[in-house]
Amino acid sequence: MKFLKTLLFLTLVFTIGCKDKKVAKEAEPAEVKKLPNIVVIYTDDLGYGDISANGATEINTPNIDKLANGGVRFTNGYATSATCTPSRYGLLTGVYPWRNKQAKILPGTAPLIITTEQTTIPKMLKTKGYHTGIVGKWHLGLGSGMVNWNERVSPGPNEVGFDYAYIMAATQDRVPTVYIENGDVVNLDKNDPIEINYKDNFEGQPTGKDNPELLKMKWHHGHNSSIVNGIPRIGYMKGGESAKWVDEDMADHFLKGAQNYVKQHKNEPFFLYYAMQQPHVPRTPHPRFVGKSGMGPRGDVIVEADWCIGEFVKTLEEEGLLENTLIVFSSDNGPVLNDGYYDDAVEKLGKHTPGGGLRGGKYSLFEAGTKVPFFTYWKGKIQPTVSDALICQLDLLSSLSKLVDSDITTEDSQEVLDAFMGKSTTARKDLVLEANRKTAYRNGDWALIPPYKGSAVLKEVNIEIGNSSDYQLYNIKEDRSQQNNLAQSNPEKLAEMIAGYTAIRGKQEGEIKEVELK
Ligand code: NG6
Ligand code: CA
Repeated sequence: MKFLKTLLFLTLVFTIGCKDKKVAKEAEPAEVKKLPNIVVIYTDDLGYGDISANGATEINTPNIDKLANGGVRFTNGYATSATCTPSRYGLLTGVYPWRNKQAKILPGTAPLIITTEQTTIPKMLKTKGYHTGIVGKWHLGLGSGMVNWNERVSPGPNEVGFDYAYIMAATQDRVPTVYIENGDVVNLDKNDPIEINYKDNFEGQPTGKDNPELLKMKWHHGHNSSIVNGIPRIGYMKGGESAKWVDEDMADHFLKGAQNYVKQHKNEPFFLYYAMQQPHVPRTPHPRFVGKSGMGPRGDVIVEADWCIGEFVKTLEEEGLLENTLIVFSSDNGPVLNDGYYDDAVEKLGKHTPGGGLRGGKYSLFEAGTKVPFFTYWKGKIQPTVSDALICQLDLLSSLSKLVDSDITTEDSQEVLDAFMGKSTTARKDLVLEANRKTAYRNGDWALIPPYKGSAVLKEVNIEIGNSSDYQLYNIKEDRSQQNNLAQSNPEKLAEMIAGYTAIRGKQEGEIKEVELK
């Protein structure tokens, strides 16, 4: 009997063992191994003209240039929006951000604006066996109401497709000023719990407004609430001392996170969204980079970002991954100089043109708001070229889906893989762009901005945002800097553009005026 039992047991073990092997084999078919790694490097507020590959002469970005000049460098590559949250929403979900009312610049306490049912790039890639990670800026909301930062914060990136997430919740200038790893605040001392409030200060806590003597960086507009690391922020924070980040180390910190992610997942196809914080405010270069650009902190953090990208690519190379990794580089929106702190960005600009001659900047419906540095690099696979194809970050979802042979797409995200691979210059026909909940339209060589109420210039930041009581129509091929409004002189084109715009955007109450055709 005992012998029989043992035999039965052994037979069972053997069968289960065999089954295990079979399962393991099935989970790792040969094709999974061949899938390329995908890395999206995303900068924050970097303008079209902020990199030497796009013509900057006053600042040097050799590491970025190496990728831009070794891949497809787009001259008509767009973010979906002229600010951060909506652009990141569009990039990850493949849905126009203006379709979601919550897709606007969010406070650090905002709930997650991507639903856990929604399609996202990482979710799509996971269906093909990818490991997915984000390191850097999130700014798409966390939790589903009042977040308790002292417990696991959820839902967040992990619940919308990222297997690994090492993030800052919102922006460098907003509380909570802590890193969050897979939902948990890193280095949090439970005896010193974090409290966050965007309306009222906590009793006895110093603020930028009342305690200028504690500041190492002065605020210009906004940014006068809690002080962390001598820098006044947006929003009030109490507690969490041991968890607070040191701004000057942030770039190194995220770089390490991105490098470690690559090293840990090099044996499986991976997707990494490396969302860098530069050159968003507060601009806090590591001492190694202070003074390196001659342009003050804004230039210095661009030099720092360039170095980080060089180091990151070096890691891919050292790990033998460069030939099997598609790198997509872009920025969430256009440039701004004074975005709320006195940091010499205006004073030390010299001859540098962050917008590369485009009109407007961050927050703007003019070109500089959304036309951003954009390129794809894949060693040995993508031939160096400059492309004027009209493409948008929105298109990554469907295009990457094609690349990995998935059939997941969204209506707004167009499959333009050949353009991303430099094999075609035909891509989108048209595109709706967004800034501060207002929208504009690109089609072929043309740009349309419908009439909007409000001042033409956003005073604090000194940027033309595109408001005008009249329609604006520009031929951006002939008039790159949008100086000649052709709405009056070309009513046929104007009508055509309005029709194209309305077809996508729908009629906007009180915004779209009828035009009279001559
Ligand atoms: C604005 C902030 C600006 C920046 C921006 C978000 C003020 C006055 N200005 O509200 O400094 O933080 O939000 O930038 O508070 S973004 O790149 O994340 O969209
Ligand atoms: Ca931004």
